[in-house]
Order: sequence, then C-alpha cells, then structure tokens
Amino acid sequence: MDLFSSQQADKLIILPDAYLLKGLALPEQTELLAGLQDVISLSPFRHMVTPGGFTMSVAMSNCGSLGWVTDRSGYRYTAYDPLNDAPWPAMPEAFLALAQNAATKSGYPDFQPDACLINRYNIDARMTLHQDKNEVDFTQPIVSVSLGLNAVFQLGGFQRTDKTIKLPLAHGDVVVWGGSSRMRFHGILPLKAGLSPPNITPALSNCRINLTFRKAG
Ligand code: MD3
Ligand code: FE
Repeated sequence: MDLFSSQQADKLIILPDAYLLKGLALPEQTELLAGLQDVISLSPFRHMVTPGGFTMSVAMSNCGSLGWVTDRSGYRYTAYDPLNDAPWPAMPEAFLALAQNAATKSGYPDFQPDACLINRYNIDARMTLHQDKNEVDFTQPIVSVSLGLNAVFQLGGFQRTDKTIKLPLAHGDVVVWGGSSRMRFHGILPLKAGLSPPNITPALSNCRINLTFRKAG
C-alpha cells in the first residue's frame, strides 16, 4: 500500500480538516488575475480601520453578495461597498469554480460561497493572529487562494496563546479550512520582498494577494 494512501499527490494534510492543495490555482492564474482586475476597478483596495482605531496594513476589497468590512463600529458583512454604496462586484466565474473545486477535493462538495474577501499585502503588511467568526455557519469551510509573493502563514490552536506552526504559502497555493480547523487562530507574518511570479501584471507584482471564500450569510 502507498505510504500516503489517504492523500493525493497534490493534497497535503496540514492538521485535521485543513488541506493544502499546492499549486491548484496555477493553471487558472490568468483568469483569476483578470477577474481580480474587474473587481478592483469597481471596488478598489482600501485600508480599513479596526474597532480599536488602527488602520490595517493589509488593503482589502470584496466580491460576491456579501463583503467583510471593519470600521470604528465593528467587524461585519455588508451587501454594499461603503466606498460607493453599490453592491459588491459579482464573484467572477473563475473564482467560484476554483473555490468549489478545492472544497470538493477536500470533502465539501456543497460549498456555496457568498463572500470573497480579497487581501493585498504590500511589503511589511501583516495580519496578526485572529479567528474568523463573523460568519453565521461555522460548519462551512473557508477556502483561501494565494497569489503573488510568498508569505509565511502562522497557524495556532483555539486560544491566542496556543503554540503556532509556520507554513510557507506560495503563488497558486490553495488551502481549505473546515471542521475542527475552522476556528483555529491564524495570521500572516510581515511580508518580505521576494521574487514575483513571471509574467505577472505590474499591478500585482511586489505584493501578495489572498482570496478567502466564505459562506458568510
Ligand atoms: C485558518 N487571511 O482574511 S488565509 C483572513 O493570507 C485571513 O490573507 C489570511 O486570515 C491571508 O481572515 C490567511 C488562510 C486562512 C483563512 C481563514 C482561516 C486560514 C484560516 C480560517 C480558519 C483557520
Ligand atoms: Fe482569517
């Protein structure tokens, strides 16, 4: 029997219910980057403010029927972009197809994301340890897609002070977080300069983009 018979060559288990689909997004990168340009032409990246009054180093936008926002009044999902009071841009077909393909490969064939949070990390941007808990149904997984510069992802336990492991995430990597891993603390260490993928559009060089697909409502 194969030593790793429970796995496919391209599906690695990080922890129970957390799967790394290394490079799964690579064949779709042209369509993903075109979709990203469409979304940010309507809802540009912006630096949001936390309830505590800090401006986030990560710039964000959203697509889908719901978008995650933060301001002085709190963290929440909205149907409208507060920058223009228009609905968030539709989720590009290539985004939805990749998210559902990744979820299906990880045991969630019925994943119907209604929100895609788009994070842009320039050099030195980071995301401190947090849990994602603004969604209604924690039995639904989160699918994350990394594009651009490599980052170091930090994955912890269920309390902020639990020990963390570090995991490098590269251009094209997709991670599915479900079940018992859904509520783990996680973050991104300050982004370091590095090599951008070849042929990447100038607008997306020297940064990392992360798409996180959620069933928020
Ligand atoms: C583990 N984004 O947007 S994606 C976020 O790379 C966020 O931009 C990071 O954390 C980023 O909330 C990490 C990986 C990720 C997303 C959701 C998770 C890991 C997760 C939910 C539970 C456990
Ligand atoms: Fe998160």
